[in-house]
Amino acid sequence: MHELLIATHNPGKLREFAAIFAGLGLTLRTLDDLGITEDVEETGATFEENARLKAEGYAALSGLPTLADDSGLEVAALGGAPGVYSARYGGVKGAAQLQYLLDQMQDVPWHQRVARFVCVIALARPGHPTQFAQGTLSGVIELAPRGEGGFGYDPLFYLLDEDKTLAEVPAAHKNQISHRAEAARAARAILEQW
Ligand code: ITT
Repeated sequence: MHELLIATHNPGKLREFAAIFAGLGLTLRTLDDLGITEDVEETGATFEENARLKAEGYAALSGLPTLADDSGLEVAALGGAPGVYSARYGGVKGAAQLQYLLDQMQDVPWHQRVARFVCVIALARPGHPTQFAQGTLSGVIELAPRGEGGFGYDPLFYLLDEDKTLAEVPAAHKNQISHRAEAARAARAILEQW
């Protein structure tokens, strides 16, 4: 096996995976490379189900071994929300979404604002059971956004070890400590076995 389809439209994710899979002798393909325009719906109730749906769906469409991931934010005080609904939480995007999260947490004191990012990667190949790799990153939901880097919820995600939000640390550092990086390192171990 030499080709691996990375089933994402997000170029940032592709770069991260390419860096972590360097030296495996894999040629990484994207959906755009293969001219795949169909969207596999993320209808699952868990990160794992969504990652599986995407990996198996795009493996069937492409005939190639395929990696797909699903990720999001889990806030303990909100019972694990927004979870798999992170991208569409509150029905809003960008700064409005950060404000929506803060509004949901306005009565939650600092010591109960623990949260984590989760990333689940599914690796699918024809004729074999799909395999999974997971990564998490723990933090605290800030009282107000800080920092310009990253994307999504990063300005509200405070890292105790760094005394910074995830939007305040350099991108290269985020790419070493992130939930996605941890999952990708575990996925690399699976790919080495393949
Ligand atoms: P795909 O094309 O790969 O689906 P996506 O950007 O929709 O790309 P996900 O479904 O994996 O990616 O991410 C869901 C949401 O979770 C994303 O829109 C963010 O709100 C949040 N999220 C995930 N990882 C994050 C990170 O590293 N920093 C901040 N927010 C993140």
